[in-house]
Amino acid sequence: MAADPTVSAAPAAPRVNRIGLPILEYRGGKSTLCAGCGHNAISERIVDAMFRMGVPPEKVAKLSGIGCSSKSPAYFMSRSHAFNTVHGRMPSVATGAVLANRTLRALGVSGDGDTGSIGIGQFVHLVRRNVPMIYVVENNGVYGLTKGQFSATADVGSTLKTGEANRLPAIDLCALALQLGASFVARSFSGDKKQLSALLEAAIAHSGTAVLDVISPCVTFNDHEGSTKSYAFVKEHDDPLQEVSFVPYFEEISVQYEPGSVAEVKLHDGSRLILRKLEEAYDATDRVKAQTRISEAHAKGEVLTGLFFVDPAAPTFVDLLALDDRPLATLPDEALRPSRAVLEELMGELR
Ligand SMILES: Cc1ncc(C[n+]2csc(CCOP(=O)(O)OP(=O)(O)O)c2C)c(N)n1
Ligand code: SF4
Ligand SMILES: [Mg+2]
Repeated sequence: MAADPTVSAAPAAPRVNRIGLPILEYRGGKSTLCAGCGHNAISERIVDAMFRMGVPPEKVAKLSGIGCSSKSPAYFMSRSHAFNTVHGRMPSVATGAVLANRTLRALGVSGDGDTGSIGIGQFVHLVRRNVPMIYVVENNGVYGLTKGQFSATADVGSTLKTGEANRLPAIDLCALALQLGASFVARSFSGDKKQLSALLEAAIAHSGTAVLDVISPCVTFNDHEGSTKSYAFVKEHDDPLQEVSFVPYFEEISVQYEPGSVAEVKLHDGSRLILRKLEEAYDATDRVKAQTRISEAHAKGEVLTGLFFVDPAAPTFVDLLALDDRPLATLPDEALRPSRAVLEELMGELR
């Protein structure tokens, strides 16, 4: 993708970030995934994004299900909290963790099988509740860990290595999320460093559920000719909606652009997304348009990427429940138990 001329070139990465930590503090264990797996590239981008945003590692809760993708939280941010749940059950554990402790930033990493097949019911309710978390789907169209069966995101006509073609329609997780009222929906490609980094940083700054579907080729089971989730296919058919740049709230970067060529979206924390339009009419705050563009791209066999939709002001599940700001485990007894007088009043009503 061409460089974005609207934002001045980023300075060389500093040795420590704004909270004084070197990038080493954001790294994890050595990956045991196959060399060249898209999931490894996504882990690297997560390390960079968390470092650049200056998120304290001990304030992050990493959550995942089961799959090669769901193993990847072990390969970044070793200092963070982590919960590797049962297959497809990450969303309910994440919801519990976020409600129990509002001070944690939750980062879910899942697979297309984990989210789109066994976990779809859980995903649906997480998204409609706008649970505050970053939800990354590492989407390779197959169950990599169990040796490459088609998942629910495999396109009709895409083939396995054996030549067998998928005949079932694909679930587009972004289209589904939009229909469910999601407040941040984007798609990227593990091979597009610039776009993925900007979208991850924006997802970190977003207040509700940030659904980020990342096409992440499985080099062992789904990277051949005939696959629509291979590196070659995605590179050839990638159709970005915008050039995405992210300016965090703590950086003052002056941005110059021609009027009308750029849309700016201010996120909840004051960070800014600079979207240089590649399509004149595209507006990332128009949910209906986003759904239409995704359907049109499917019909044309394109892999549409970029920020599909964002609503920075959508109330989150935690806002709706009016929860206490303090982690529930730290609340004193007086805040948890009704007083004797209140209990007696209640009992009186029941008599
Ligand atoms: C309850 C349950 N059912 C089935 C499995 C077997 N299983 C393990 S991982 C997996 C699919 C993983 O696919 P995906 O989420 O796409 O991750 P990938 O390995 O492709 O990254 C399946 C079916 C399981 N571990 N638990
Ligand atoms: S089997 Fe596929 S998804 Fe799993 S680590 Fe290897 S390349 Fe990645
Ligand atoms: Mg998969």
